[in-house]
Amino acid sequence: MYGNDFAGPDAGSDGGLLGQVEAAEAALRAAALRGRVEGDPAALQDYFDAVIAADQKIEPRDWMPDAYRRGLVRQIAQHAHSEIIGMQPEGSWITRAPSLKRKAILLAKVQDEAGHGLYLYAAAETLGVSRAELVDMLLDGRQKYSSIFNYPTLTWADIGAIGWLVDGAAIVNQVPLCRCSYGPYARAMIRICKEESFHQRQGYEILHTLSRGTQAQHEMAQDAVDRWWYPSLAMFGPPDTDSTHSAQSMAWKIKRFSNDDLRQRFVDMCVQQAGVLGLRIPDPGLRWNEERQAHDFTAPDYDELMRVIKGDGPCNEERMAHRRRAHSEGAWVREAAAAYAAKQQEVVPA
Ligand code: BYC
Repeated sequence: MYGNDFAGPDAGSDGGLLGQVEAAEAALRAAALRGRVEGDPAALQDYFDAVIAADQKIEPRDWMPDAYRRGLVRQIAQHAHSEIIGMQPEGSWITRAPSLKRKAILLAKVQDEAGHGLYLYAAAETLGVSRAELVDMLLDGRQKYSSIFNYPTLTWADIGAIGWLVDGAAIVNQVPLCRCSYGPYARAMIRICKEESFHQRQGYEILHTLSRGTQAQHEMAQDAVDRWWYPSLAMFGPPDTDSTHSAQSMAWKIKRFSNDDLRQRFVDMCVQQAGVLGLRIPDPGLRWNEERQAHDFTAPDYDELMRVIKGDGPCNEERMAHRRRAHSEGAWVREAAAAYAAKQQEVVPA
């Protein structure tokens, strides 16, 4: 743990915000010193616990429990793979976008997703695993990617629905990850969320245009929302009662909110936006609950989610076949880059 994130207006050396941060840092430094000087594993654990309790960041050079490291590699790698596989359903529409402007926007969005994958692989590498190992784990099925990318994009309106709903769900899920306890992941998420927010708006704008177009365009937009609604709700994962990692992940402040809390937040956000779009959310059970100050809604089919996660979704095979092909066709690029890097190292400075 190192570095101050900010110096706020009420910063000061005593009672101000910065003073409190300094006091927390001093306590953490003392705990770290005890761990190092005495070589005591319990003291290292104390230091780790104190960093988490003080809402500070764990950095790559800090000691961390093995399970924390493994859990982060699992989540960050799964997230990175999702960004890379997530390029496929939209990528297939770049040549079919209805205008040059739409093509350019979609191309930029898909490129952003490649960038997100790369920041996330880089964040995972700080935990001592290489990108090549992570890619191998995706290709041989030991690691997953998000269920959502196993659904097909049938019409241009699907690109709007992905932007509005899928990127919208991604933002709701990922904004809290900007405060995740692992520094490199939290920092990668800040830029990713800024870009996701543009992505969501471009999808919203596509649907807005279609919804106010001809009757056929309006129907195409509604059909896309009908098909993407429940898979988007399922992106948040199984219900809290069945979530295997949530409790530990929240104790370590990797996750800040439970799957169900984020799902609820997403539904509440979408209801108002659907009204502006003039589109209907395909859930007859959707209604405002005055007592809970939130919407009641029909949960997605979690059996379907589990089937899709296990490989039995409409497009799992196609997505993985495409990824394997792209990986083997890219072998010469990786070899050329490695040969060039080796040559650069041989160059003796004059
Ligand atoms: N799909 O204990 P749980 C994007 C798995 S990228 C597949 O609740 P956790 C975007 C889970 O891994 C979208 N698997 O897990 C990109 C676990 O299995 P394992 C990706 C899922 O980790 C391009 C098991 O079910 N976003 O948005 O506490 C274009 C039990 O679940 C899913 C991220 O990766 C699922 N939907 O919570 C546009 C965000 N749900 O690993 C958009 C970061 C659950 O034990 N990740 N599983 O075999 C997270 O926030 C969390 O990992 C999750 C799951 C909320 C996804």
